Amino acid sequence: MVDKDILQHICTAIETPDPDETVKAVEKAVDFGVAPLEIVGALTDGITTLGDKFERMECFLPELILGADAMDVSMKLLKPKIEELNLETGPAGTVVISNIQGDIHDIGRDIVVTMLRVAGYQVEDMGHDVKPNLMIDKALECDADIIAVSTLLTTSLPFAREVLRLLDARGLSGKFKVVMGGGAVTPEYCEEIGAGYGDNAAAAVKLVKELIDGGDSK
Ligand code: B12
Repeated sequence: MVDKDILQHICTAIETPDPDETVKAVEKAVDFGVAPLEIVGALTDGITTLGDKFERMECFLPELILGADAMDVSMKLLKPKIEELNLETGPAGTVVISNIQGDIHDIGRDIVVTMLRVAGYQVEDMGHDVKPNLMIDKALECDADIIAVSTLLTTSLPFAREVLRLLDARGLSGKFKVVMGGGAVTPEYCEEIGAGYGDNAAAAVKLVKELIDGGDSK
């Protein structure tokens, strides 16, 4: 079986969703030496399609949860492989990240965290459903360069904006760069509120690198 078929199999298994088949397909891909980031790409395509079906009411929450479980177990398998990549040693830099208040979609943030760590950054991962003020407190506590906000929920977007408003209100404007990503966020939204935007984990690393290397992150 060539890589393309293996990746298609992963995509179909998670889209179904069939967690056991997904994990088997991922293990097979790893055994065949398929690049871990390509496997993550296939998993992401599959779960995105599942989310689209959910939106069209062609599937329901239990299926979404099954898909998330499949993704979760697969990522646990892949994480050590991704960490082995050690893509590059980034400059010293610290990123505070969370899913903002109301949002518990961990999967994408988790991938971003892994990729940032692989690229050499210190990452303070605060998990999900985190209040904007707590992110700012953490950034101050660890003298961070960047506050990274993830949200997939439109209803959590106001809390993302709140990070910028609170920085201003606390006299901290410009102390930290703020970057955002996740399905609910758009480049236009980020431009409007003055945050950086990245649409995937690789873009997140690029963005953080640019902001820190640019020398004006603090
Ligand atoms: C899996 C999933 C779930 C799982 C989450 C499990 C978990 N532990 O994460 C469960 C089943 C729990 C769930 C619950 C819900 N979900 Co849901 N879910 C999804 C689904 C199918 C996939 C999300 C995912 O993991 N994608 C794969 C990852 C790899 O991609 P990603 O998260 O986008 O992350 C990448 C990029 O966005 C980027 N990125 C992410 N964060 C950041 C941060 C920065 C700084 C940067 C630069 C980049 C970046 O890099 C990541 C890696 O490449 C999406 C559909 C979709 N199209 O996104 C719906 C979706 C997000 N869910 C949705 C909804 C409505 C819900 C519920 C409200 C359903 C309900 N009725 O209860 C709840 C809300 C729970 C909550 N309070 O957060 C809607 C949101 C609609 C909206 N715009 O508000 C979506 C879009 C489905 C849909 N089409 O309707 N969900």
